[in-house]
Amino acid sequence: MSSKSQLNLYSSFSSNFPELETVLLTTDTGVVYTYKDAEHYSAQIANYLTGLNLKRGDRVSAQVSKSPQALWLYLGVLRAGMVFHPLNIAYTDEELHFFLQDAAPAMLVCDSDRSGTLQGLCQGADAPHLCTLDADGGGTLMQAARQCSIVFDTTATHATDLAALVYSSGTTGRPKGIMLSHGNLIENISVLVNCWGFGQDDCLLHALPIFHVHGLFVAIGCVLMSGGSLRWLQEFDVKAVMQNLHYSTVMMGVPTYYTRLLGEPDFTERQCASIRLFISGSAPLLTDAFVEFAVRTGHRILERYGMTETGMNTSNPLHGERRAGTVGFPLPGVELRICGADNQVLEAKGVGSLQVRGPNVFSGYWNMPGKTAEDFTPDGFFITGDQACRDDEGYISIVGRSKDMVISGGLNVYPKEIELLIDALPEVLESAVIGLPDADFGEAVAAVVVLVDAALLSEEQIRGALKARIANFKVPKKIFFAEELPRNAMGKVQKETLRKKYGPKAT
Ligand code: MCA
Repeated sequence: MSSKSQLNLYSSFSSNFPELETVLLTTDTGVVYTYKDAEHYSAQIANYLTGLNLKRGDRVSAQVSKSPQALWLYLGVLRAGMVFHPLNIAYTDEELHFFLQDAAPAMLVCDSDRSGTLQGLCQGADAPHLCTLDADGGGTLMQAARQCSIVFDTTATHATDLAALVYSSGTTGRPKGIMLSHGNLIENISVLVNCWGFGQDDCLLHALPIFHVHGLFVAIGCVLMSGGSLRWLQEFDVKAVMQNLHYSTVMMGVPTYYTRLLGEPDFTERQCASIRLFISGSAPLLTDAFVEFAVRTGHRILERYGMTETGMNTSNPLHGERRAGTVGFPLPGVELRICGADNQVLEAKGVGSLQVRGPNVFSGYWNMPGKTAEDFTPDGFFITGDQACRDDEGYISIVGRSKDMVISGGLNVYPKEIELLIDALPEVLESAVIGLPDADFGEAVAAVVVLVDAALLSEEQIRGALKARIANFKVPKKIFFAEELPRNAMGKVQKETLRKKYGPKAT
């Protein structure tokens, strides 16, 4: 294989594949797929896509349930040199309308149940092809792909060619497409495989969704890049995780997974006998959870820190002290600095803006050069929007956010998007959306709403109106009504005051 074709993320994976008869994936119902299956099915999908005249660089949007076939689709798109655009299954038609208009995919793959509605959206968005893929692997995609050859010569790509387009909402309420290249992903995944000691003997318990960086690139990436295997759960179910842990050597999850495990009185070191490593990320792991987990299981969870824009930036050590409340050290190749307001690097212990630069960092936002320029410093560091500090031994802690954002159960929610929808209700004068501490989700989305004089509107009516338009995880779990919102002299809503007033201490 030429060094050029090695740059395709799939080629980087396949150059590490073990014997093709080796098991890659076992579902919790005992269905087994080998590396050969991954090669053949992804080749069939790549052949199908190219046969439809889709071109290198075309986006393929996928709003599909988690299934092994969804994984073959991702790999097939990579092999064909196209751009994988994963979408949360919870997104509503209205949200999809935006994503399809913005990403302008050549194909949308969705569940059969939604194909009727989405057909119209595809026509409106000029997405010429629609295929279906159901949770059980049925649907038109696999039917058509099965007619194609099981051999496909993986497209040679350049390091800067896009492999994936992943959207994140934004502080203005408009989602941004984050452009991730083959080079970004190859670099980051290779570093993680080394730092976390992945090898062919590893079996990763996979309960994460596969439409995010965590479940798709980090978890699956580490396995494919090291020739290991996956114990595949359709979704996070605490009992299923407990039953499947003993088949596994590594588990990755968001903090909610670990707190839910701790909520099970029967969860002890017994289920963890074969596990060598528990990894947590996407949201802060509370020190109490870290300590309780260590006491209960004997395992110190390895916390790491990343973002969709950058992949993983820091990690606690595999060997050495994993320190609660910290995200460890910068990963090899990642330049990390903590800066004051003037972008000057701060003294060792100060709290400041966390900035990163390196081959893992995305090249920019899709069709948003202005926003891209705003989020990078002149010398090429990405401004993460997180506030951080570094202790004497170099451990990094994330201590706050300069972006107005809530992280709920590992999912980022941007208040502005929800405020705009609440404010559009005729009975509402104004609103403020905040995150409040939550034992299960870490933070829960809450809204403080001011109604226009004499208007009547219930919490349920607001929630109902929102559910029709946005994914459930963004809908506030609590809604408070107020006479007015606290503002500073500049007229800016004081969210900290609201968090104090409506947070747990007040109730
Ligand atoms: C589901 N709901 C949620 C969430 N998930 N609400 C708030 N936050 C959530 N994360 C909604 C459901 O639709 C339901 O609404 C209600 O809340 C209760 O659902 P429940 O059954 O408790 O939830 P679940 O289905 O068990 O899901 C919770 C979950 C899941 C298991 C924590 O959200 C999850 O797997 N999260 C992982 C997300 C992830 O992969 N993040 C990585 C992003 P209703 O009652 O109205 O129907 S990548 C990233 O962040 C970076 C790059 C990184 O560093 O990793």
